Amino acid sequence: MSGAQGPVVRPYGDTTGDGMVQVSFTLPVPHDKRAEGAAIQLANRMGMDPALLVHAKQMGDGFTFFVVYGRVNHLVDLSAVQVVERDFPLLSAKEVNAVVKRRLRRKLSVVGACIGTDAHTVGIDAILNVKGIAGEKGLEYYRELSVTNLGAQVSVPELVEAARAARADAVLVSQVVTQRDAHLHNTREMSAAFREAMPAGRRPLLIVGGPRFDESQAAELGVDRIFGRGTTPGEVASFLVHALVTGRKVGAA
Ligand code: B12
Repeated sequence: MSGAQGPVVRPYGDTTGDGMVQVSFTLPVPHDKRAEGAAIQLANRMGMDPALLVHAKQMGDGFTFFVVYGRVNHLVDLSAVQVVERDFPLLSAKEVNAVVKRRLRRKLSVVGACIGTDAHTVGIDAILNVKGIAGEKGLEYYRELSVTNLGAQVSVPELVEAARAARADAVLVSQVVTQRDAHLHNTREMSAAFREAMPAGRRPLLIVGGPRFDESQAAELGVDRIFGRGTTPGEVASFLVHALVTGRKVGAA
């Protein structure tokens, strides 16, 4: 975690520092004048004043979607912003292969899955499958990585067994559905199961990813690293090398 240095800023709409923002939300009411008034009331209570309704559309029976544009008086102190910065060098596929071959002298084994009821495999496939994402090939393309992709809706016991069978150096779990905090519960269950099944020094590196994770929650969830939206395979491969080969194994005990 690191805090960026910088000034205090306000949102920008028409003129610098005018504080204008746009928000969207749905209320469980049919679309009529009262619903529009309710949207403005909510925006006012959220600190938007004045608040201008720019879009309202009924979404099925009894729900209306709104877009509201308005001014807030809140300030953003850039020096107080906390983010997880990349703290490892970004390597090319060639460099990753060379380091693993030279230093590990065997293939680095990676097991990936979507756990729980989650069937959103596009994210983990983007990281693991050869086709990759954003012009980068996935981890299967790396000669010195051995990849087992278990796919969707894998149970935690199945994952632990597969990791054991593949002698996994790292386990990569994707969680996209966040309804009722399923991603947090599933991640905690997964990390607890690995801790119970394997002694500290033999536990694989635990990595989770998905668009709605807070990257700063790794220790709290018992994993070694969290990757959020827009992650590329190269970042993950570079982290694996840093955590397992060139640097010390990082993260929660
Ligand atoms: C495609 C899709 C589906 C497909 C999934 C097909 C498949 N094989 O994956 C289908 C149609 C099956 C589906 C079903 C459902 N879906 Co859906 N789906 C989507 C959609 C449109 C796109 C997701 C996606 O593919 N993104 C592209 C990938 C590349 O991005 P990504 O997942 O973020 O992955 C990147 C990073 O997050 C990261 N990453 C992700 N995982 C990992 C793992 C590791 C280890 C690492 C390092 C990095 C990493 O790297 C990736 C590359 O950059 C989203 C809406 C949206 N626009 O995002 C909804 C969405 C995710 N779905 C949603 C819902 C609700 C559902 C259903 C429950 C709907 C229903 N009522 O049936 C079901 C659930 C099915 C299930 N059991 O899981 C909601 C989730 C809401 C929430 N709060 O949880 C969303 C957000 C739509 C919405 N706005 O309501 N869905």
